[in-house]
Amino acid sequence: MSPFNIHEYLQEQRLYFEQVLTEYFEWTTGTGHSTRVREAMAYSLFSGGKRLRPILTLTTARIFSSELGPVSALACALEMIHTYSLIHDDLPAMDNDTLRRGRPTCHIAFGTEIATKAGIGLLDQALKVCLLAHERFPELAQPMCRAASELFHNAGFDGMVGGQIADIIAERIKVGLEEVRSIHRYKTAAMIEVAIVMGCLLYTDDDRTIQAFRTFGQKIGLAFQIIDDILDILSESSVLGKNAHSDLERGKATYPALVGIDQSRHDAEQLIEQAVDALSDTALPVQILVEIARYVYNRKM
Ligand code: GRG
Repeated sequence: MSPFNIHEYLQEQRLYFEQVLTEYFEWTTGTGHSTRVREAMAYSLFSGGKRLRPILTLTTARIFSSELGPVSALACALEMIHTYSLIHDDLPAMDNDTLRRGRPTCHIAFGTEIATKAGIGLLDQALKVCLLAHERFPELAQPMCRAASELFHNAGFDGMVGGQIADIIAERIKVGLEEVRSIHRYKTAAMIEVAIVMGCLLYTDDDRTIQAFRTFGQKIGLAFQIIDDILDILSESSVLGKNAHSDLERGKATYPALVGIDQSRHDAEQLIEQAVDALSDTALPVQILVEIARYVYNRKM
């Protein structure tokens, strides 16, 4: 048997996930009144991207079951919400970025008005996918509801949106490391946490197990954003597929801006080790999740 290769695994998972995502996108978008908005939604949703969050959901689920139909729907909803957040984050009223996933951002390609609606459209799609899945898999209705409710909670005011608002405010005032950690926790880690939690909620109601996976998600989520901050400084737009050095240009208080690159790397590495430790008591076959955690630390884009 050939040794496990994380990059091959991620590529396989991406291909599998994108097939399912295409099906759910087709099922839930009617022709509607604005084909242009639909085009913009598809443009951003199918423009590459690492698909890290849905892959985390699927990989977690596979630890418990080989039946991935129901959880795949949740993974699609999550990626739709993530894509909406990227479209809105890039808008002129927010980061005003021009490059995303190696292509012009949605508002550069379609205009601000269409891009704004495409973002809202994807959020709406995510809800439709959850409702559709709820109908398709009635035997899992209860855990499905719990997972969807966590998803929208973590995407909302007490999660990603709240973190984004705090991030915008922090650009205008001086903030310290605790505040930056808190912004990262809400803006980025909340969605990574729920990616992992959704992957186990459908298969177990054991609180200790769920908590172990939740801690894993929170820790790698925080590490992911610290690495993102480092890459923004050290990497180039052509490698990242998005505008590099933008935090510096905005004078943003990021992790490396406050403690330096070396300390940031060290802290990210520690978070990855704490994440791995959190899973060690579960006695479940979590090796691939551990590999993904290490990839989060070593990633170049
Ligand atoms: C209404 C205030 C308000 C907010 C709307 C815009 C927004 C919601 C939230 C912003 C959330 C955001 C963009 C967080 C950054 C997280 C992050 C590092 C994203 C990049 O993720 P990757 O690298 O991207 O996984 P790909 O392209 O690979 O999917």
